[in-house]
Amino acid sequence: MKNSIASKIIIGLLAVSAGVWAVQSCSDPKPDPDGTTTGSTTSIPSKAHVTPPDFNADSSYAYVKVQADMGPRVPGSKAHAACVKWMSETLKKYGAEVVVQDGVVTTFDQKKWNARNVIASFNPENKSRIFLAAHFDSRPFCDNDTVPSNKSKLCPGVNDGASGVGVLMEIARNIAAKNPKVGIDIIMFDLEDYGQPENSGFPPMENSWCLGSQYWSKNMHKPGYFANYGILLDMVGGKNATFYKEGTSIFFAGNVVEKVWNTAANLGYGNLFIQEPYGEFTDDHLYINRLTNIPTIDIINYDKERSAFFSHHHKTGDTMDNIDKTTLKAVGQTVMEVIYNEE
Ligand code: 1BN
Ligand code: ZN
Repeated sequence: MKNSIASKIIIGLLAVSAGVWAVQSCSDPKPDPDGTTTGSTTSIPSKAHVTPPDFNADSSYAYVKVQADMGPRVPGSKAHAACVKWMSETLKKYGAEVVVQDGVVTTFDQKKWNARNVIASFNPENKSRIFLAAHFDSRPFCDNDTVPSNKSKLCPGVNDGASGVGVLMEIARNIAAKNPKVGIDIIMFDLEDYGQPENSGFPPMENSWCLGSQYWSKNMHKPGYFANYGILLDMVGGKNATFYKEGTSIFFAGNVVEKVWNTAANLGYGNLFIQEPYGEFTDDHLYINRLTNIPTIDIINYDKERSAFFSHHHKTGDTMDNIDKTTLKAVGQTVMEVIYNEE
């Protein structure tokens, strides 16, 4: 045992001085935070672990509240324009190269909109990249609300929309302080949530959801853009959230799902990140996976017991009252652990 500890110390020093690679030797198999298991009676190479900065849940919560205070960010509204401006300016302040991609899209009600995807690139010259994404728009009607007069109201879109942006803004703030080894692109998608409701009175429209990400997938912001993989966040701030391994994510990017869920488990967030496949959801990752060659996963809150998304989904009750810093922290710290350990 003494020998084992001494050898670990020497190996640790060697790893620090050598920089990148270490050779671990210990008697018990030991999981790394990225989910791989290392260590046995034989020596096997292992990447040096990088401890990421601390994801600050108070800061992330404040970013969610900034959006909630703007009001529903429905396309064409002042709040929507204010949100684009706030995200662009803040991401630039954090050192990113920011592009606002404009594209005309048509919704199920035959209206045309100028979709505005906000894309922030950190270390744009780095060829090895990962993208992180969320949608920032709010649904223009709360069609799931049980009160009939609420169904036509604009949705607050706080867990559904603002929470993902709030986690990504806090990750951006951390990247400004310490760069990961990979280049990171943060993409805030527009017009995810204008999908056709039931009994809309309009002819059925296929692919009516996720119009901003569909536009981006067909018109990359940089010609030949590529990322090793993508992580989409949707509804990542709710109380008692559970994140199952979503089916489309497993199909297109199973190795990324394993990496993220194992990382969460090793960080102690296994109570939120459930080691079980469940569901298949229409979300931005579906179109990115279908239309590009970038494998992309969705971290999305689903309540298996109720067979539904969180209880205020597309209802007037999707407000700050239901945002939980514990959930923001679990998701944000897990994603940071993953990206800071990529090359
Ligand atoms: C996710 C959040 N989505 C909308 N708000 C996508 C979705 C579309 C989920 C249809 C379920 C059905
Ligand atoms: Zn929605």
